[in-house]
Amino acid sequence: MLAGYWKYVVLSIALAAASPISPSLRASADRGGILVGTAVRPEQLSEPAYAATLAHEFNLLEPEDAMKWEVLHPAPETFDFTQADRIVPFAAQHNMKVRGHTLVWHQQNPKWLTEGRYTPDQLAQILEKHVKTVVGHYRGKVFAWDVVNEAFDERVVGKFRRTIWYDQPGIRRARKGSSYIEDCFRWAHEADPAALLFYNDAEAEAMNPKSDEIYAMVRDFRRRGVPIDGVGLQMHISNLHPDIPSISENIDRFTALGVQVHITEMDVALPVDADGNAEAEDLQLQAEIYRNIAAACLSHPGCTAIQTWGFTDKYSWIGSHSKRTQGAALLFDRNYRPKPAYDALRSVLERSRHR
Ligand code: 9MR
Repeated sequence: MLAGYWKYVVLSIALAAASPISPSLRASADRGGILVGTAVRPEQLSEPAYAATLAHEFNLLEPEDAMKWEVLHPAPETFDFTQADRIVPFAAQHNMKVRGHTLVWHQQNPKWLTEGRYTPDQLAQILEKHVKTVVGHYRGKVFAWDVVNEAFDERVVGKFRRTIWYDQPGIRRARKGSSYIEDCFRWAHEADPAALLFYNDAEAEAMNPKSDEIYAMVRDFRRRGVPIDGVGLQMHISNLHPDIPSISENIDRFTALGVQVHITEMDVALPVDADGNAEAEDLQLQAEIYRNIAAACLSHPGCTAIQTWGFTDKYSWIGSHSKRTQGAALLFDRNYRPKPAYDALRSVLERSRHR
């Protein structure tokens, strides 16, 4: 009897010591049925602090670059899944879901493709094979795909971006609006009918001409039975005063079409000094932005995932992209210490269990 009691006490102490006093992001999110995720890079998985934080805090991940064409498809007849195949088992081992990113984009494509002078027919075959091979390889392992990324032009309102896939030379559907995008969704659906298929874009978070175009495309796809399940709003924020009501209204109209919304690439870039440090005041402002965006998402049952573009300021695309003038954009600092933004996000996730 006594032995049993002491076993119980020792076990409780061990459990209490193993779990931090406040729940992790994922513990809070799990209770509300929410996905909280991050982009990841395979080369960092061998760093203990990186791997431990990732597994402890998130229930969703997405390869930041490892599923892009230049990595996965280095030669016309060669697919190389080595990098992404380090990430996907990590997710399975830690009971995390995987978003796939991305099957069709105008960047990070291999030279054999961009300089290959293919005809539209050849290109269509190449793209179909790529989509079906990649989605097929990860069938049952990747639960949601960014099928097409950033197909709308940010400079010319209402225009599709001029890319190898659309009209340079395009895949048989040159200048026929969204029809090349439709083909890609159909190919992906054939390869894994259970995967959720997303259209993902930047600068379409709020109500604006670009999000209007995307909305019109998604509405048309839904009406005609094109297999689209969701819209990814990237949420790279560098203006510290995002229009939250407008973002909320945009989420509202997409979810009203019956598709899910995922926040897919959130970060909030701050001005930084030469050492990469931001002002304390800006870190508070950043926390409020994370709080407000998360709350806007979670106020809609159809907004089901909040994902950041990396989680530690040690590794973020913002530094090199801004020539080191901006940074500190994520939830953890360079030493994996949670920032005010982390606490803000967690408090919203905590409340989400009542939604
Ligand atoms: O974070 C990615 C970075 O490592 C790459 O060098 C870059 C190439 O353009 O792409 C970054 O990720 C982008 C994502 O795939 C699509 N949306 C914009 C992201 C930031 O540029």
